[in-house]
Order: sequence, then C-alpha cells, then structure tokens
Amino acid sequence: MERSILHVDMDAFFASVEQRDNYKLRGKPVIVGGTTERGVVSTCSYEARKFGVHSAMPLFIARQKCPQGIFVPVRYWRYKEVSDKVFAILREITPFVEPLSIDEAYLDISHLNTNPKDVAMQIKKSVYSELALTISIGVSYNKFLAKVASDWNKPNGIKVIDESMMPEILFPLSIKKVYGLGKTTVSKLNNIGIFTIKELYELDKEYFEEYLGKHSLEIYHRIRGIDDREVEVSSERKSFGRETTLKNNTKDIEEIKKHLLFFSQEINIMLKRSNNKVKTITIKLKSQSFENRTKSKTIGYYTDDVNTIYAIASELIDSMYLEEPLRLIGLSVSSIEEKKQLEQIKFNI
Ligand code: TTP
Ligand code: MG
Repeated sequence: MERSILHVDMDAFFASVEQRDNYKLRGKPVIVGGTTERGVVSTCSYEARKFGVHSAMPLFIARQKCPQGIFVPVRYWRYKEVSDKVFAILREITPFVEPLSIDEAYLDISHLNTNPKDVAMQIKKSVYSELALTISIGVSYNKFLAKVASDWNKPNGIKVIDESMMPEILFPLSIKKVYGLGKTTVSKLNNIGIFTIKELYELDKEYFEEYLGKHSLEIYHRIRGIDDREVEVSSERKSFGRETTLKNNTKDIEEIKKHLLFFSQEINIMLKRSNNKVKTITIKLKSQSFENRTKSKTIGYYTDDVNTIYAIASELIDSMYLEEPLRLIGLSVSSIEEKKQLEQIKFNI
C-alpha cells in the first residue's frame, strides 16, 4: 500500500515566535542570536534573509549585511514552550509523529484514509489559528520526498510530490538536498562535476559505490523515489495514548465507543511498531463542565492486541456513570513489559 507521509517545518521558527510575542517586530528584519558580537545567528526572519543573512552566520557579518536588523537574544525556553504546542497539534492528527528537531517532524498518516493534502491544510489552519505562526508542509509517499516538498515553497508553503512527478521534479535540485550525502561526499561529487540530482541520476550504478561508499545503494534508490524508512515512533516511552476534544459534547455511549475503537487501533499500531506490550489500560474523560476523570484496569498479562485493548476500554466506560455530556475522551496504555525495558537499557549502554 502506498504510504502518506508529511514533513512539517515551522517557518523561521525562533524569529517568528519573537515577532508573534512582540508586535513591534512584525514585518521587520529580526535576527535571533544573542547580543554580543562573538556569537552566530540562530535564525532570522524572512525579511532579514533578503539581505543575505542566514543561520550560523557570525553576528558581526549579519550586522554588516543588514545594519537595520533588529538583533534579539535567544529565548530557548520560550521556543520549547511553543514547540510543545505545535507537537500537541500534530499528535491530535496522528500518533505517528517522529520529531526531528524543535520545529520539524515527520508524520505518517497512511491509516487515516483521507486526502493527505486536506490533512496538511488542516494542520496549517490549526497552527495559524491557535499559535499565529506559519508552517510549511510537504506531502509525499516517502520521507525523503516529503522533506524535499516541505522546502519547496517556504514560507507558509504546501507541496505534494506524487509518483507521476518522479524523477524529473528532483533533477534541478542540488545534491546537498539528498538525505545521506554528507559534506565530504558532496564536495567529492562536485569535484567530478556533479552538482544537481540530474547529474547524480545519470551517474552509472558502478560509480555509485566508488564515490558514495556504504550507503550508495540507498542513495541510488532514494533519488529514484524509493525510500522505505519508517516514521519512527520512539520506543522508550512509559505509555502510549490518544485523546481528542469532541466536535460536539456527547453522552452517547456508542459514539464514545467509536472513538475508543479508533484509538485502540492506533495504539495497537504504535505498540506493534515500537515492539511493546502493556497491561494497564486507562480511559480519560472530561465533562462539559471541565471535570476530569480517569479509570484504569490492569490485566494479568501483557498485550498489544487491539480487541483486548478495546474490550477493556469499553468495559471501563460502561462501568462509569456519565452525569453530563463529555467534551474530551482519551485512551492510554501503560505498564510496559519489563523485559523490553531491560533490553533497551542494555542497548543504550
Ligand atoms: P530551521 O527549521 O532550520 O530554520 P527556521 O525554522 O528558522 O527557518 P525555515 O523557515 O528555513 O525552516 O531551524 C529551526 C530553528 O532551529 C531555528 O528557528 C533556530 C534554530 N537553529 C539554530 O539555532 N541554529 C542553526 O544553525 C539552525 C539551522 C537552526
Ligand atoms: Mg524551520
């Protein structure tokens, strides 16, 4: 089955947060990166990029290039706070979120059976309406192409790359964009006259190994649109869960159970992918008057089975008296099998 992968990346993240928090900075060339002359630029607003300023540039050069720039110090804690909110929006869409950095992630939405572009539009809308920030999103059928797509028309971009566009769409791009090609390999290739993906595409297969080393075959396939890397949900977790704020408050048990079934299916995939089993199932309810309740059950064995998880979730909801309609419903699983945790600890050492 063809997968639907999104790559999302906030626009000029630190600078956009500064502009959002201080309206006087909006529309201005904002350069984030400390106030002393010795540091480097963390990032800058798109207004400052027009002057040639970019991440990792020494601040004194940024000052020469853009004397009218507004230089502000890094407030990492603040960006982390906003980043957590962005990730909460992403995890409302799907639990299959692989964070890559503070402002960037892959999402696997194959199981949603909706048009992936609509999902991307929905994310952009939520990020803008809830956080007043813009995000660029790439949509494709593998990680590499989704990442290329998110960069396509930044800022505030959206781009779909489908199979029919391959491989031509990649041809004009620099080989620097190819995941897996480090700086040394890029300059080695530049030395033999290869700068674009088209030129790399035309390189004979035999030469790949010679010039690209042990990942050569992966890269050979990647630029032909083949990239089987999974969106990796972390396996070092204590629990897995899903919750949603309902469109309309409800007391209808059948409707509530539909959500629980969907969550059970998603949790089942998360457990399987991360190779975990659990024995505690918890449901969480928030009433329309914002009263929170949770109820758990621990069974005598470890499971990742969807029917078991759903059956226990149903049993839990049936045993609770709902005085008023619910506004939020959640399902989570915990008490992860010990054996697995030990393996992880060994592995980490
Ligand atoms: P990026 O996503 O690479 O950059 P960006 O979000 O500022 O701009 P773009 O619209 O091109 O995505 O990095 C995210 C944040 O990480 C960025 O806002 C600041 C920080 N960062 C650094 O501190 N140093 C760096 O060299 C880079 C590249 C980023
Ligand atoms: Mg970014």
